[in-house]
Amino acid sequence: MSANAEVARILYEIGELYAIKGESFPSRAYLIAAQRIESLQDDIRSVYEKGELQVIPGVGKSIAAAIEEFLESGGCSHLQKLRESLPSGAQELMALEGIGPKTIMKLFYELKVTSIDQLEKAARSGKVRKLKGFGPISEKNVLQAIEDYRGFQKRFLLGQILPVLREIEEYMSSCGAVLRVDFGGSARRMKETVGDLDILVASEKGEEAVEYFISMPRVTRVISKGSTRSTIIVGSNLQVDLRAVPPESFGAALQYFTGSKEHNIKLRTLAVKLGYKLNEYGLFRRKDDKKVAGETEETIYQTLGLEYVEPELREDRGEIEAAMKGSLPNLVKYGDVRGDLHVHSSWSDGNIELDEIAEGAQQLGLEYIAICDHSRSLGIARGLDEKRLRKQMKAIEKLNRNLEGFMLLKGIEVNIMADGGFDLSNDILKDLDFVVASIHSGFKSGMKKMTDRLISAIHNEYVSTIGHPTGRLIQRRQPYPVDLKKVFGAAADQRVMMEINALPNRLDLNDVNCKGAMEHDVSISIGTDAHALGQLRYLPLGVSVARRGWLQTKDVANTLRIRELFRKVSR
Ligand code: DGT
Ligand code: CA
Ligand code: CA
Ligand code: ZN
Repeated sequence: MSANAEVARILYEIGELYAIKGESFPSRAYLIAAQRIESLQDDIRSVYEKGELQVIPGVGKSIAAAIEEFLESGGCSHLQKLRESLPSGAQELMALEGIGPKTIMKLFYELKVTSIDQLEKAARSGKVRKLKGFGPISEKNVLQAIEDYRGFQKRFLLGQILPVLREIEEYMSSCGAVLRVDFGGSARRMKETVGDLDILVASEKGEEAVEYFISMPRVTRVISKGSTRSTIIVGSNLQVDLRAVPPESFGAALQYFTGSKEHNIKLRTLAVKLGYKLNEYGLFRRKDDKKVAGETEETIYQTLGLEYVEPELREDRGEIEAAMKGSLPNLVKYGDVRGDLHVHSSWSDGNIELDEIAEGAQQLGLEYIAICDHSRSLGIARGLDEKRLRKQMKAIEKLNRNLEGFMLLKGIEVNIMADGGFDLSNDILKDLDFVVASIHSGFKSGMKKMTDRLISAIHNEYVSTIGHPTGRLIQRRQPYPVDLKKVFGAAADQRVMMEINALPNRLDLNDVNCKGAMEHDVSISIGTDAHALGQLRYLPLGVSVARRGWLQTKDVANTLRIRELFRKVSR
């Protein structure tokens, strides 16, 4: 690990421990500093040696002291003291949804609970419901949270797993015995979470490929190893399957191992009806067992009389029926997207300066980015009031004057309040290029209330899109209850868009809801919600959700040129 990553890890932990103690101000400060150091270009040690730690934005005196101590001694007494001031196991318990610092303290002092296992035991034996302020419902919630947590543990976020996948692909393609590398499974379908990775190689020398595979760096365990297949564990718990197939069967194997299982079953049934047999070796004519396709996926679909079905659609959600009729959507392409419609800067809780965003975005080949920092009432995120927003707008205008072929849009992520109103006036919203309106509080206030809040936001004439419309955090927080049909109806009527928030743990709207929005004639905007430069790279993840939701280029506002986009949002 680099020194930057190590320092960041320590600051993150300090921030998390403060959060457990309920001290949100220092918690926030440490988390922000951690984020900044994690994405710092310079080596933290050389910054320290130059005596410039406090030049890093967000690093004040006490944070600098903690960094200094760590760099000098390898330890951190601040962290040590914090750890000692909390019951052991508190951090583990924080991972449970709906269990906050106060509950953890109570469970510790009254039931001596210091781990998830102990908590489960206590709940099952009826001890939790007897605590003051608890009851049968809290017991049920605790058990549900534990069950969710355990289920979540087994799957990985797509956005986190794709870089690992690229590494494995690259490694395998440097094997002499390998002619071609690809991957199947849920990762190829770009499903939001992935259970394990399925790597496929074309090779005439399977055994050599398998040997090479199990010698990969970071392999911690070889679970199985045969002449054409193997399963290994990479890192602490990522399972990776390898299959080596001869080149003439590569397409059939890729089709088979891409799944989904449900898609495959339907396809095989269709094959049988048409007098074929389909398996991972190829497509065979039943009467004489002659192989009629298998080298490529395309020929398999074609021979079965189907349009080619993109991997993102293979979930048995009507794609085979549509492919039969030739009515599959012409999906939006990853390269069609010209801009990012939701990015935070250091003006609120992001850690990127406006000019860095402009530069980073141009390097990614983008034509525009909407700067959408938080608004006033999100104090914890240093939300902008009208005065600071006006100042930021001026700063953006100034930057834009020196940019060519690229533009920063003046935007905001305005907070939708409990009554459906905003914490900024129309007076200023009307002067912005792009307004994302989002809910950040009151998630438990019920379906009607949440629906009303969103619809009231949609009726504001300056709103461009609704940010992370269901509020879910994958493997962490369920969506808040909301009547999306009603919301989509209102959005279509008012010509307000819905966002696909492209952060790996949000992907909100999700694939199914995107399709729902499209069927209501609602346009989609994709925003990375980036708070750090590296997160601008999540834009394609948003496109993958759009594709899984059957969206076409015309359905996604980010595919518009800047002038067309302006026309669209000035409804
Ligand atoms: P995951 O790993 O849980 O995220 O989901 P997948 O879809 O990657 O599933 P996985 O890794 O168990 O298997 C990869 C693909 O192999 C799967 O999508 C379809 C194919 N496959 C696996 N088992 C079966 C099966 O029993 N029947 C059929 N038709 N296909 C299977
Ligand atoms: Ca898999
Ligand atoms: Ca697998
Ligand atoms: Zn937000």
